[in-house]
Amino acid sequence: MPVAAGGQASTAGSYTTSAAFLEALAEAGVSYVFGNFGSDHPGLIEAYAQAKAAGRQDAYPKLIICPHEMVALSAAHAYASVTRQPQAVVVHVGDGTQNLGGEMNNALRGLIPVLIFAGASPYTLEGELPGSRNEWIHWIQDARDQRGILRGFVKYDNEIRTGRNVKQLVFRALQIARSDPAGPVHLVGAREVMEEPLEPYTVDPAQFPPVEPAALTAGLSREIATALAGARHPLIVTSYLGRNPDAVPVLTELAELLAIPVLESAAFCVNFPGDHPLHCGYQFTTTEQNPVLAQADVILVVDSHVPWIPTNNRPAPDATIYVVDVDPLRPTVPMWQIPARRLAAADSKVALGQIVSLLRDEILFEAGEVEVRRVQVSAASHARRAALDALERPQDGAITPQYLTACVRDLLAGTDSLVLTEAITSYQVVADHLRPSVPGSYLGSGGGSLGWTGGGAVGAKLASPPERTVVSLVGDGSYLFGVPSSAQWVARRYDAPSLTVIYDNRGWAAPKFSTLRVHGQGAAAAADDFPVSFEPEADLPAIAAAAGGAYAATVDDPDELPGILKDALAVVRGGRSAVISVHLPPV
Ligand SMILES: Cc1ncc(C[n+]2csc(CCOP(=O)(O)OP(=O)(O)O)c2C)c(N)n1
Ligand SMILES: [Mg+2]
Repeated sequence: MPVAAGGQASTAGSYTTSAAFLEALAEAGVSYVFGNFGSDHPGLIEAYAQAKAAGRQDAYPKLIICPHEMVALSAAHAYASVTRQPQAVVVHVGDGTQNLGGEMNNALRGLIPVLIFAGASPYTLEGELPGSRNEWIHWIQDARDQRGILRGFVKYDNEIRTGRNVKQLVFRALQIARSDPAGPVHLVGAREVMEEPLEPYTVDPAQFPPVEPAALTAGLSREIATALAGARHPLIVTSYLGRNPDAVPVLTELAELLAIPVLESAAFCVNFPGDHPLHCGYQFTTTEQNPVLAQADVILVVDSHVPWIPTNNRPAPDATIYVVDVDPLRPTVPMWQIPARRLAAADSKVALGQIVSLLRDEILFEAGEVEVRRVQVSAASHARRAALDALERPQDGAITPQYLTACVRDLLAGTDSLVLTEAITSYQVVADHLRPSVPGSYLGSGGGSLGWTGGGAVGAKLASPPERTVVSLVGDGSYLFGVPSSAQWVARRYDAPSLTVIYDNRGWAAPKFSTLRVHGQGAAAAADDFPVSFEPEADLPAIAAAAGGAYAATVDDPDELPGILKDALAVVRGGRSAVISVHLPPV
């Protein structure tokens, strides 16, 4: 391979580590690279250009240019949530890596398979190798421990040291990312390595399958089934079982078989149909004891980060608790515990299927008692819903989060839609009043770092069939965290329109509420002195109009809201994004 002096490399048609890396991603099933490029990426840029010139661009993942890294990772995150296929994000040395920011924690907590690749500053100074330093920035950008930046937020990290095994390395990283608990993985490669000339080679990606979903032991599945069958007040609590939409019908079957109420706690997907009579509600940051939780004698916690907040809402001390989870001990969470009789690391669909089989075929239960419970639970859920319905109206001429969510629910009724939620202090209201029922039709980031819906809407739309409408319900603060200038530009450039509805209280309600929960009688409360207001107000939809040509509107009048939402939906169906700021009472 030709290597010229001064770090020059490669002729048109050469094959390098960068080409093999991109090929490996595509061979492993990665559809998209969400990329933000820099001086570390000439090898990748050249490889894409050569593939295009040769009409071989399908050999590589499609490239989505993202002007901000947070948007890139959020988009990859949502794409992987919808398709359950890992995606890739390419960022610039340590600097771009740091811009991934809190979205790394969302990807880790959301169990998102994603491969993050960052180039690294060249390690040769005087043109010794192709890719050697030849720009002043190469001296400045060299980071002391680049892989360390993400180490607390990835399952695996490694350095590409040669192109000779880059395919094995990519397949191994993706194998780890996809195996449960799924999560982000990180590769770094310096310029010289990414420019290394190679002979094309093949490795069979089928030899790197993810670990098979785990089952319960025969003894534990029998113990749990027997305990549920014998319980007077059984309860199932879940947060993310529905990240695999195929698990939802299995949970439904189990709940129906024994008339077990299902509580969704800090849920970021549809775990159980929201309109099901056995659905006993949603909980996020509770301030009161949930009576259903207090009454339960046998509780199955399945796939839940936060099944309850013990400070103000906990099970009875003598309740028998079982935990079934892909990650029951959560070693990446420093402090965490559920007081369980037994914990199992298992796949929820497989595990609940085992329990259902035993209840169908072997374990006896009192059918009369089950029917009595079915009537009681259904009546309670009916009453709860009636009370919620009564709240769905404006108050003193102002739009409330309840009324807004009801309008969105009515707007989307009967349509194929995917709702992304980042409604923060309205999380509870959104879940209560949307009551999403179709598995896979509702998603949150799974973490607490705000701004996910910006890029998330782009990734979700790219991953969805063309007729599906993506709708983000987002707080005004979270909208701004999502770098809307970048996200809306990407949406237009790549034809991924969505509807954004901003729950606009002109500020951050959450830190104010947090302060009141700790210092209810404090000085901040007494003087109503909270540094959380966004006055003077920014024109939030106009950012999207400027950056991505979005349809932009702000609504104050409750009577106008349904019409404006309808117009906005029509715009989105026509192929253009829409961002509607809905004024709620100010924080
Ligand atoms: C990246 C990031 N920075 C800061 C926070 C702390 N935080 C949690 S909620 C919140 C306010 C969010 O505002 P908004 O989206 O308008 O929702 P609201 O609280 O008004 O309902 C903030 C700043 C966070 N979670 N993530
Ligand atoms: Mg707000």
